[in-house]
Amino acid sequence: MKLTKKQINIFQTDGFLVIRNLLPMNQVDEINVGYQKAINGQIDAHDWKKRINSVPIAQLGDPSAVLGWRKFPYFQKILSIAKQLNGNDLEVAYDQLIYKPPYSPIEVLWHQDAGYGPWPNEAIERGITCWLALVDVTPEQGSMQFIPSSHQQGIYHHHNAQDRNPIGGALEVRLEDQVAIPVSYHAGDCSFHHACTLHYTGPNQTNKERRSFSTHFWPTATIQR
Ligand SMILES: O=C(O)CCC(=O)C(=O)O
Repeated sequence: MKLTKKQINIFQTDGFLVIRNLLPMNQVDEINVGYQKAINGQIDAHDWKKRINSVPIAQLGDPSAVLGWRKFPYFQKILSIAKQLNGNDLEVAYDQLIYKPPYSPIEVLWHQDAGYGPWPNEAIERGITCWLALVDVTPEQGSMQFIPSSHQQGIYHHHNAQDRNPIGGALEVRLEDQVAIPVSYHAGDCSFHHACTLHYTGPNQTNKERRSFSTHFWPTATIQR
């Protein structure tokens, strides 16, 4: 998929870009087969079984490798888009599945991905994340919200927020007057955001699951094997 100049400009200005219909439903479905097994606790990798049951939100690391997703078309599509946005040398640094079951009260608080550093400078400058929706996801269900142009403001102070979110050593940026843009997604839509773009997902206030996963790309030279 070739991005237009307008799309690249939007990403550079706003720090995020929404792409509609990246995947047709059959390609969403093939990812959802493994996703379903993971959230059913049928996959015994990286402590996944324990993680899926312990709290009303699950963060499962490395799903593309564990579930064999990298052979699926989504992978080349998002890699190609990440490269067009932030450089040909980008590749996957890590990926994660963050699942919010119906009525999960847990927010993923305002943060920049690079705020979870220290990250290498080049990863702070050109790191990029793709958030892919595997069901329709509204803001009430916990979709992504962004602060436009926040990627141009450096790294904000991140406070410890583990009392409010039990996963991943949670951190939080305390915001004052910024205006957030909530995004609604159909299954197969995705968004890309810069490593320094402030973003947030709310609780899942609905009786539907929030299914998505995130792929984080860094410049090759910054990734340690
Ligand atoms: O899926 C979520 O709730 C948060 C995802 C996120 O913070 C990210 O993809 O960088």
